[in-house]
Amino acid sequence: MTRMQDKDSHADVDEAKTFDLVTLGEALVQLNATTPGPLRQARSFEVHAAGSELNVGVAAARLGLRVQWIGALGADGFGDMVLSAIRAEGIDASSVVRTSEAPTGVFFVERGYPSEGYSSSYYYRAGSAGSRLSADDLQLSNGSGTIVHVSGISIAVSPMLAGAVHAAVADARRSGALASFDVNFRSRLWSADEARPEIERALAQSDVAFCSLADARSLWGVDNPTDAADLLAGFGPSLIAVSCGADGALLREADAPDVVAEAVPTRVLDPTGAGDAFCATVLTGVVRRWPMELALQRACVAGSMVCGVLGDQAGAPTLDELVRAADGTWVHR
Ligand code: KDG
Repeated sequence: MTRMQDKDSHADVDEAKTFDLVTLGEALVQLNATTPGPLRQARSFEVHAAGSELNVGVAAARLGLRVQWIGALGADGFGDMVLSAIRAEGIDASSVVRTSEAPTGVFFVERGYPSEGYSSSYYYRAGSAGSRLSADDLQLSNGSGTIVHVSGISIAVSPMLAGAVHAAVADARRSGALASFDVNFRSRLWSADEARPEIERALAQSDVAFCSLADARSLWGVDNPTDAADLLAGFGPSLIAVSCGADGALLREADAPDVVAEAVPTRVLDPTGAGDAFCATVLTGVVRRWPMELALQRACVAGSMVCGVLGDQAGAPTLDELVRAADGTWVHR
């Protein structure tokens, strides 16, 4: 099996770093409809902490990584709730900014509509606290993480947050960290034409890239995982993961043969957040130097576990759970 290669210029495992993974972005409160169907018919909602980069942090922390999350929250009850959720996972929140000038952003999830297995997100986040994090809010030059992870969502949300993302990534790379980027195209935040150049710029500053085949199709018209990996590699990243939902995933590391894995058949109640658990598992594989095949197989299993329950983070497994689920050694009774 191919092992994730050591990088000459970057430390995959660096005990001198305070954190294995630093993620930066906007955390949101998610109101997830408890019943499937159109949002106009929903009468009750489950409340969860969410936001893609935080989801990645939570999933990685459950797998045993030392994680820091950076972002801004409102000085409101929802901000308190998200902060408690972060701390409950053992994630470092010492760089979280609180502000009374704007509220914590919210989004609603409509499930199982227009058909089973699909979810849609409706954002109420314009002007939110999270969108106001700026480069000035960051405590840069601490180079505290082995990997820094960001996504296209934070670049889309506001120019201010985009500036913070670019500053954090540049700082992390200066300190020898790996920069990880998930394309995470959200068409409710910006158009494909607006997103493409910004995402390509971010990819050019990344060592690790994640992209769903659906996003590669929307942004670049690519329609298979190999072509998507070719395209993403052309921007610069040396480790690329392309996720294809029910059709599995592909992992490419420079100078190594592509690795593919099948998805785990599952009844999808809410796929929101599945890509984040997938991403966190691949990144955990990088830190722990799992063989590529193992990292990808586990990533697909972790994604499927999130799909089976409501909430982006609720189904993200601990390492022990993931191993048992992936090995088929889970004891049911
Ligand atoms: O990946 C899940 C995210 O889409 C969700 O948590 C909300 O961050 C979010 C976003 O902007 O879509």
